Amino acid sequence: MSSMKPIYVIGHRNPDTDTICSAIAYAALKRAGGEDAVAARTGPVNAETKYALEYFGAEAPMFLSDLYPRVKDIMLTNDTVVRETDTLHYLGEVMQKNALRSVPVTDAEGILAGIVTVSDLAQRYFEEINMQNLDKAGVTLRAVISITESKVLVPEDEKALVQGTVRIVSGSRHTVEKLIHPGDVVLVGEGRYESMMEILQHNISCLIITDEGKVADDVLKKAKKNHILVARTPYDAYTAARLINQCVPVGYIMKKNMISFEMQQLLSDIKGTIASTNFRNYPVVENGRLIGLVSRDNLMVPEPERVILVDHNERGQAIEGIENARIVEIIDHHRLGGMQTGEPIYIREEPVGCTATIIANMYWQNEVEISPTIAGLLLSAIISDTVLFKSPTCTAYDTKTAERLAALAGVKMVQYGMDMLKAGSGIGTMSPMEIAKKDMKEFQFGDYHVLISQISVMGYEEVMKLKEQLLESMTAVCEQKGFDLSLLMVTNILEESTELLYVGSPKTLIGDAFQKNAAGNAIFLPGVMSRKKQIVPPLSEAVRQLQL
Ligand SMILES: [Mn+2]
Repeated sequence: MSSMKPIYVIGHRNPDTDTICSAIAYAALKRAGGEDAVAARTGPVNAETKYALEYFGAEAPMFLSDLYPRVKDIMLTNDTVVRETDTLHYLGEVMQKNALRSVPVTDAEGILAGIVTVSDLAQRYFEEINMQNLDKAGVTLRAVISITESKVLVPEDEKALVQGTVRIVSGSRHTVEKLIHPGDVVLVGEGRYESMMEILQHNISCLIITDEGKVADDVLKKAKKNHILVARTPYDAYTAARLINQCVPVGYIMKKNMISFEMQQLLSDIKGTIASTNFRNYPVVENGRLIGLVSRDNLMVPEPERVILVDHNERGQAIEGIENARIVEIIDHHRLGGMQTGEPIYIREEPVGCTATIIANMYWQNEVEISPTIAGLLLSAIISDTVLFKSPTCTAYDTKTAERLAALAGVKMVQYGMDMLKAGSGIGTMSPMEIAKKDMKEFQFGDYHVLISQISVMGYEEVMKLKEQLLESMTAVCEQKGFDLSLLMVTNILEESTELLYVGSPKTLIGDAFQKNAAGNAIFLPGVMSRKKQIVPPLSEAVRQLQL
């Protein structure tokens, strides 16, 4: 079965320039290959990435907060539209034809007004037919005439509303007097001259002669004088009464206090409501407008979202709810972090400086032309990840790819790169908490859960002045998320070094990893710029040594 849903191409949480630009470029490559792929992101675009997107005239990918199944994923379209002004007769037909047990009702503008069930309808029919009160039900004389297929004998304003009850007169003139009330629709058979004359004494809505009955001229004259509509139906009194009852608008009997859902609600959130109310169907609305239904019997998500992960492969770094999705590909340049899949998938994992390097070369290998915009974005990603080719993660392959991309994008590589890095460096208006979470990634080293953030600067002073507040923020994040250690790399891209701040325990892990006295909360690491190559591997190794 082919899916109608697109494949999301999505990078890691706390997106950086590589994650955003690689998602855009790889989604475009997939589309060039005929697949319905859409680039997505899990968080805000940082200042550096924003510079690149604006410079090359590209839009940020769509924001996806998570992949948890939502109402929209199981929503059924609502093909049968019933308005509150439609008659019960029409409703009955619709329900029978479509074998429905409940139907949402809207107003003329499509705004959800209520819901009506088979039992609401049945209830109406179980009630004594000739006792049905139509007052305030909004039934016009025209509707009464039309549904009973009556011929009008004495015309009056047919737009007038019935303001009483349907009465069947079968007794004597004497009983009529007690039975009839102003505003009633009165059904009577032929030959009841006395009764008819008496009935017309009262201010009724209309008189209907049943069974195609005859009616005396005196009766018609009196009706005309008293401004009472008279009509003749081919139906017997009980059939006519039942039909008139069906003129009642749906709005009169529908339930107005119904439970409705919105498309973006999580399935996990609505399941409890459904379990406790147990209706068959629940309307789905958007700004009050009815757009579909959720069925109690169809709470399983038929097909999980398909995603392609770029620039990461670890569950802890992936979009929330990834466990609900089907990962179809991974394009990445990081260590394998233990992701499991349900089936074989396409993985392209290369030890290069940037995911964009891999993707640019996939374009060329597939002989797909790279537009100047895409070339500019891929170039930006490489410059960002390799810190303008200075990071030890940078390979000759990255540099060569970047040079080709710069030519396609029509920019001077070093000048553009410096400008872009500058736009993304420094702390600007960031709070200590925002700095502590900058570019934050989660790692599992043996039994240890570790957070590592990174901010790039052109000088240490500005950030290190905030050291105490940063350590406080890091401690808060670490405790709140239940992590063992939280690290912040303050990386000087001009000097090519890092001040590593850390909180949590065991600090000996940091001491072992970097061969330093780590009793405090900071160590200076000259030549260190890469989290992936110079921070993560020594920590992995230190944990491994610990476990030997
Ligand atoms: Mn990357």
